[in-house]
Amino acid sequence: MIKAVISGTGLYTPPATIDNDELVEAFNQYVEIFNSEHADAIASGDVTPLQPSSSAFIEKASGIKRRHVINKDGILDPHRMTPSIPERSNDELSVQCEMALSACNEALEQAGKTAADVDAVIVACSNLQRAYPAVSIEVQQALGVNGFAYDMNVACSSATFGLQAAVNSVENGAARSVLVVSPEICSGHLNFRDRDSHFIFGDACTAILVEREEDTREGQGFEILGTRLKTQFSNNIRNNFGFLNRADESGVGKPDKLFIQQGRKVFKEVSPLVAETIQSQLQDLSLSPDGLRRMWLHQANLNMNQLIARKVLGRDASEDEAPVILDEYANTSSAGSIIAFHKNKADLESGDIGVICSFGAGYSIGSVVVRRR
Ligand code: CO8
Repeated sequence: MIKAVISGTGLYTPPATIDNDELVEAFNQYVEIFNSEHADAIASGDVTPLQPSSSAFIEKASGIKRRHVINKDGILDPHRMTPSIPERSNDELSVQCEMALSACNEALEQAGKTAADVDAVIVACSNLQRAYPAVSIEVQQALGVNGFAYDMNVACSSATFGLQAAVNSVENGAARSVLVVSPEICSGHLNFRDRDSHFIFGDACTAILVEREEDTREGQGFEILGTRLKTQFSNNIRNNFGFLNRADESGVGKPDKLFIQQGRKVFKEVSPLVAETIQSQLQDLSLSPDGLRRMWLHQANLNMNQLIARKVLGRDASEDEAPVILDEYANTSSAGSIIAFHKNKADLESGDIGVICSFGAGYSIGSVVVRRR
């Protein structure tokens, strides 16, 4: 039987950062402008005044300290509060393709491979910057990959669902090696005027190379012991942006055409589901939680990750066991658990077992158990 291994990973981090204080300052300027422009309506009770945000709340509620973004100025302009990312001509690389190339090249270099060794590219992320042609096919051409490419979206779980698709392709012989790349421009669909969520997301792109074991060096990378996917419909994380918006002009530009969530409900409903999914997967693989060396969890909320790790292990997890990148990157949707893996895998020893697990909108959970070769 053909076995699939993760032989390399890559990460593109946009250079610009926004820390909580800067973000809150811009948000609070917007609040002052809004409240003064609506002073009469607020005084008459027709409009509810906006409340200021706070850095202390953000760090305590989420664990986020800063985020990397493609464009900083547009987000921090209280009259705009949206990144400024100029459209490019059809002859130029798209922004997502450019991010993808950087992450893919690092993954290939880490694996000691070139684009000529790759048979397929899967772009797996929460939002694609155009309807077609598929961004993955643009990435395929820009890298110089023969074979095939396709895009897929399972929101925060896109990368782990993409990993399962890559493992399937490698194990059934459809491709000898597959790149799974997640260019997440979360700032493009975050409502920076919404106090409840304006701090949550950042931008980044990850890439993972999945290959046949026989095409890799002895002891290289991580064997994939199993993947487990779980979905359950929920409206608690939703974005109604889509191609049919133009068919009803009354909804264009409304807040539901950007990210909206019931954060507390998500926290309560998703945390136990994730812990159960990991536990049952370990059981089916005849593994015990005590044998887990590391958990690379989705990076949405620090308290949520601590709770999930506690439920799985039956005790508190150390940061070494459940690493955090959320403080630096915020939530980068499907890239988050892969960033945690990319940055925290080199110290594992042969035979060490870990789990990469994402969770979020859908709801969707993707869990991948790996063993250091
Ligand atoms: N500043 C100050 N106070 C605030 C702020 C703020 N910015 N925001 C809210 N508050 C106040 C509230 O008004 C409330 O006050 P009161 O108690 O007086 O009513 C109080 O703080 C508590 O508010 P919450 O109950 O909302 O706060 P929580 O403790 O629940 O924290 C979180 C909010 C951080 C959002 C938390 O609920 C959370 O992280 N939940 C988990 C969410 C999660 O995992 N979501 C998955 C995200 S989806 C995903 O990862 C990918 C989706 C697809 C990509 C989309 C990209 C854009």
